Amino acid sequence: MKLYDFPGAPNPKKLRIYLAEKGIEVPVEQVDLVSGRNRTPEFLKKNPLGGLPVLELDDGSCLTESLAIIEYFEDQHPEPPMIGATPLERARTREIERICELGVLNGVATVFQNTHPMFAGRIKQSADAAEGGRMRLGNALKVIDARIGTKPFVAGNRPTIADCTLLASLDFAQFAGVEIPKDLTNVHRWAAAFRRRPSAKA
Ligand SMILES: N[C@@H](CCC(=O)N[C@@H](CS)C(=O)NCC(=O)O)C(=O)O
Repeated sequence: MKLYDFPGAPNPKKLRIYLAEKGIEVPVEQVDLVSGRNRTPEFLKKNPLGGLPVLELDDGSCLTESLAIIEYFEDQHPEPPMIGATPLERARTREIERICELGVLNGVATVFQNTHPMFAGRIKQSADAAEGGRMRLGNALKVIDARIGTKPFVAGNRPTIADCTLLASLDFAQFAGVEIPKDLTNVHRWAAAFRRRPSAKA
């Protein structure tokens, strides 16, 4: 088994936080996204979409979506549960995790890609698209802030995949220079606490 990884990117980071929380160790090979090593014919055989992370299994086949990879590990290492322990907990955890990824991670990515000079020559940047991304981000964060409330973790009293996705998304926001509104006090309190966990440095 081998994990293809890149330190600065949010989807690989989400998976590394999960693995660190679980105490699962996997051999890792770095694939440099900046120089485009993920776009070489050799790597595209592993993932035709070129994205990271990729988990290569012992038979040489590859899993290519971060959440699918997490669920593959979760099925083999069910304790402690990180996608909930009952049908309702599992549904609630998945629900809020989707809001973290589709609202926060994708919102930050949309703002970044439509405003940062790094993308100026790569895509047709649009102020409207950036504004749409900011709105999606703000709406999702409000829901997440309310869901966290006074709880220690995004989906309750223990860490779940929702924490992994949210931290990776907020780290990405920091890197991209996308501000998280200060009035989201539960999100900020949660982030400060989660960043003190060893897994946050994975
Ligand atoms: N939905 C995929 C997204 C994978 C993805 O787009 N990864 C980004 C890094 S966060 C990447 O590799 N981008 C470089 C590229 O696509 O060329 C997942 O969750 O694994």
